[in-house]
Amino acid sequence: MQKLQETAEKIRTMEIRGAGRIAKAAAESIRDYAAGLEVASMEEFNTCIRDASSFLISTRPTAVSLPNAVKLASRYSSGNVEEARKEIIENANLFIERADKALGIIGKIGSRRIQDGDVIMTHCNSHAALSIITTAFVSGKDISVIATESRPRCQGLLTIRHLNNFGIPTTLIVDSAVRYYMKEVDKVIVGADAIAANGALVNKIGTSQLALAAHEARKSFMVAAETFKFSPNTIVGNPIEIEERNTEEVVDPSLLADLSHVQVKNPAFDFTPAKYIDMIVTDIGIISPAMAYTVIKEQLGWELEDI
Ligand code: RUB
Repeated sequence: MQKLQETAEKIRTMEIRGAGRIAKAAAESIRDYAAGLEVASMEEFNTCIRDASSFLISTRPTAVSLPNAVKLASRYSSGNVEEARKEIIENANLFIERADKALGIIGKIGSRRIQDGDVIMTHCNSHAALSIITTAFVSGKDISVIATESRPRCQGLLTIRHLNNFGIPTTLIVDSAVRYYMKEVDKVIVGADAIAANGALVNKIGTSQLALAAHEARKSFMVAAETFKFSPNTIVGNPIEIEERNTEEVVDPSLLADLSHVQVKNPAFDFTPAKYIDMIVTDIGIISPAMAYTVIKEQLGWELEDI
C-alpha cells in the first residue's frame, strides 16, 4: 500500500500530471499493489482492491482517464485470489500498452491534418496534442507553435522545452494574449482531461477562451484525446467535477493578508462546448464531438448498470 500511497501523493501534488500520464501511473500502481497483496481470503482481496481503487481515484477529480484506467486495470471475474491477481496484472498491462500505442496513433492520424507552413496554438501541456505537433514536424512539415504559459502552474514551460528539444520554432505567450495572436494561427490543438457524452471538452482552465477566439477568427480547433478520456458517467447526466486547487498556486497569501474583501479562486479546468470543436483526434480515428456517445458505448465497454 505504501507505493500506491506514494503514487497517489505524486498525482495529488502534480509531480505526475497530464490526464494520460495520471492514467498510466494509476494502472501501474493498482497492478503492483495487486501483485504484492497478501490476503487470507477472497473477501479481503475484494475489499483491498476496492479501497485502493477509490483511494487512487480520489486524488484528482476531473481527469476521467483516472477512474477509467483504474476500472479497466482492476477488472477481474475470478473468485480465486491467484486468478484474480493474474487478471488484474494482465488488464493493467494491456491498458498501459494501449495507452502508449494510442499516443503514437493520435500523432500519426492528427499530423495528416497539419499543412506545411501551419502556425499551431496549444495550451497547457498535453502529450497527445504534442504527439500530433512533433509527428508533423518530424515528417518534414515546416510548422511553428504558439504556446500559452498556462497560469498558475505554468505547464506551458514544459511544452516549450519539449518543442525546443525537437527544434520546433516556438513562441511563448501569456494566457491573456490568446485572442491577440489568434489572427496568426492556422490551427489550435489541445488535449483533454475529459470528454462528455455530448461532446463537450474538459481541459486546462483557459481552453474555452482559445476555442472562442478560434471560432471568432474561423480557425480550426482540434482536440487530441485517447478513447479512455471519454466519460461514461456523463451518459446518465452526471456532471464532470471541476477541480478547485489551492489558491496559494495563484497568489502568495501574505499579499492578501490585509485585503479583507478579497477572495481568490483557482479552478483547474473549464468546459468547451461541442459546437466550438471541429474534430477530436482519437486512437480509433478522427471523430466529430457528436460521436462521443458512440465512443463511450463501443470502446469503453460500459453498460448503464455499471455507472
Ligand atoms: C493537464 C491538461 C492537459 C490534459 C491532457 O492538466 O489539462 O491538457 O491533461 O494531457 P494538469 P495529456 O497539468 O492539471 O494535469 O494529453 O498529456 O493526457
